[in-house]
Amino acid sequence: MSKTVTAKAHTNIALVKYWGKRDATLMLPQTGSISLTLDHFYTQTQVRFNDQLPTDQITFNGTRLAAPQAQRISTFLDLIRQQSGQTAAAEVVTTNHVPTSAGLASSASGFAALAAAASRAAGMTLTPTELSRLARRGSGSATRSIFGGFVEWHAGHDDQSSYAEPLQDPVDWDIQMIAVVLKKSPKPISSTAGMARVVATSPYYPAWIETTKHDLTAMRAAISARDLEAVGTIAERSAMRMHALNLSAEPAFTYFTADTLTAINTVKDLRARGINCYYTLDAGPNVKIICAGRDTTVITTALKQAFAAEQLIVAKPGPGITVTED
Ligand code: 2P0
Repeated sequence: MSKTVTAKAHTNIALVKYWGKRDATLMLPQTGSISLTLDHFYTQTQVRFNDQLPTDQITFNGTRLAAPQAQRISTFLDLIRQQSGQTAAAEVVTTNHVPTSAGLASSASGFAALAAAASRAAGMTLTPTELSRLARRGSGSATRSIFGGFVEWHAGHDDQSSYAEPLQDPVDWDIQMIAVVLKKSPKPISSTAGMARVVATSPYYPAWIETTKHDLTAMRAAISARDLEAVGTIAERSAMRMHALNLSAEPAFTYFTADTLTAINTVKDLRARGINCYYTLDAGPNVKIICAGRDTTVITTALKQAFAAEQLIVAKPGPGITVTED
């Protein structure tokens, strides 16, 4: 029986998006990306290797996962067993502290927490960079959730060179995000499959690679200058170009719903009234609004004309991963 290790990882929202792999086995992305880790949403995961167990036993939010759902996690645990020499099956208990109806991505915080807890429980001692590389093998966005504040994932060219590092942590200026949690619609396509289709079929993909290089440079400068307007402007255009890739894929798809456009238009109206706020969107209908903390009240008041108060969650920059051993 191994020791029991618990890890807590926060989710992150990309400001310059990752949307496409160049190696699906090693999970190497086509481009780098930059994100902000949030305080409000996190995953806590406990792992213990137990040689009495016939197979991995995964409990997610209090429910035991059946084999098909547990497969991606077991495959990731196999990688850790291979790297550590640990041979036992694992008991994994994971809790997602993301409002249940939120539909916000949890694979970033989920695989970051699992990588940290399972590697330590298996007897490995990894540096933050090594942990970031390991989390990448579970899910691309998890690479960035090892760190707090603003984080850059370097695309790299092999397993060794593809990892994230902090750009600014703690964040010492006033930037927050408001998540607008919209009605769940059947997800048209998973992130993994959606980005693969885009890389394979969008005629605009070469332009995405080029413009993302410029956005990364501009975003680094904007973060370093603590310039909310520049951060928001670059984030908005990266998000819209990512979603334009989806519309240009064959067959085309979109994560937007009518409510998504209502939230986007509210942000545009607020901006026309002189309020510094910008939107970004991931692989789902929810809109995240980048703004200063002092403006959150006026923004949520405007949003409440179309959405319920429970659909609006204000989040601040959050910390990197923490690991404890029992
Ligand atoms: C991101 N997203 O940079 C982008 C923007 C969503 C939109 O990374 O296939 O769950 O596991 O690497 O990380 C969501 O995709 O996909 C994502 P895999 P992942 O945050």
